[in-house]
Amino acid sequence: MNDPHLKTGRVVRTDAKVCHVEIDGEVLLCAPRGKLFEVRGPQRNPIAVGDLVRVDMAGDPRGIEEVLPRRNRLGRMSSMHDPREQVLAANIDRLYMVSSLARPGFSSNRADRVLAACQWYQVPAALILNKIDLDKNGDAPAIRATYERLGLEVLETCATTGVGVEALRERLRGRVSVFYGGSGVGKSSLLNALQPGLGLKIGKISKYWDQGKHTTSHSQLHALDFGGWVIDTPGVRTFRLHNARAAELRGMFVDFARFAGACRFPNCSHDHEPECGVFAAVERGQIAPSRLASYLEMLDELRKAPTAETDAPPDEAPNDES
Ligand SMILES: Nc1nc2c(ncn2[C@@H]2O[C@H](COP(=O)(O)OP(=O)(O)OP(=O)(O)O)[C@@H](O)[C@H]2O)c(=O)[nH]1
Ligand SMILES: [Mg+2]
Ligand SMILES: [Zn+2]
Repeated sequence: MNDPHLKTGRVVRTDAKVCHVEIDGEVLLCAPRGKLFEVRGPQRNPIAVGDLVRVDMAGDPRGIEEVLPRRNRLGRMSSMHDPREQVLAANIDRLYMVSSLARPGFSSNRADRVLAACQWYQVPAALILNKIDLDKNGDAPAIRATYERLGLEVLETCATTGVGVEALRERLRGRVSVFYGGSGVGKSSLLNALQPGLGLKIGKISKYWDQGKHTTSHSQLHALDFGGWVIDTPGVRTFRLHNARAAELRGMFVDFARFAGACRFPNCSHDHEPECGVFAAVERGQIAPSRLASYLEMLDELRKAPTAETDAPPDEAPNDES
């Protein structure tokens, strides 16, 4: 059916009761129709930033009638008290895991969790090492080597002096990208450097804790003058996988794969088993110990995790109902 009142738009921001939707270059407030919330499924939010939606322009307020099928999405477990999936963003060309080398220092645990999820959801990812100006210990080359082994592109940037910003701009052009990472690593600062007119609020680093103060409070998709969109997100506190089984975690650590063939047991969980090829690779320095530590922590979590109603992997799970 071709209703002349229906237009397609891109969700820029979601609030409790309204969504900000870009339609023909203009951002309009739209109200999701109740039917989108009626089916209580495994997802907490039926509409996420980046979603393409059909909007009834004749309604007052304008109503979101339908969420178009997603190409992909990134989700996580909402919280320990709510095992439903929280969809963080949809229709992503590339997710940039943004981290800083100092103030706050690089968190391999956080990077590994998010990058495993990108593998699980089949979201292409890259790693940004920001605050390269503060890398007094020269940690960047070792971190780069660890993550290039996953087949990831690693970019070094400095939002304050502009190092690496042009290289980033080239990669963002014409695409939908997500900046994701801990608080204070410089996600919003990088966006301001990419497009000075944006004027995003940036935060101070707490002197006592050496971490950010959660300055960005909601996810928002920003249109870039040079073409494309970037979703700026609030700093990640904890990131837990939604609904993955412990046995599936192995496949999310792609750098382990070439060593797993040497494990004595074909279904080795690289945990306690004897003659483990992954463990041996760590001892030989071919896998960073921090990668195995992240894996084991996540494995332990998944073994204890509350299971939600469905066990469907992401590409089979319904993605447009609450
Ligand atoms: N030295 C240095 N400082 C930077 C760099 N990038 C950002 N900063 C500083 O880091 C602080 C935090 O930057 P933000 O852009 O607010 O960080 P964020 O990742 O958006 O943080 P949240 O919104 O809290 O998630 C600010 O004081 C920035 O000036 C950099 O490359 N080098
Ligand atoms: Mg921010
Ligand atoms: Zn093993």
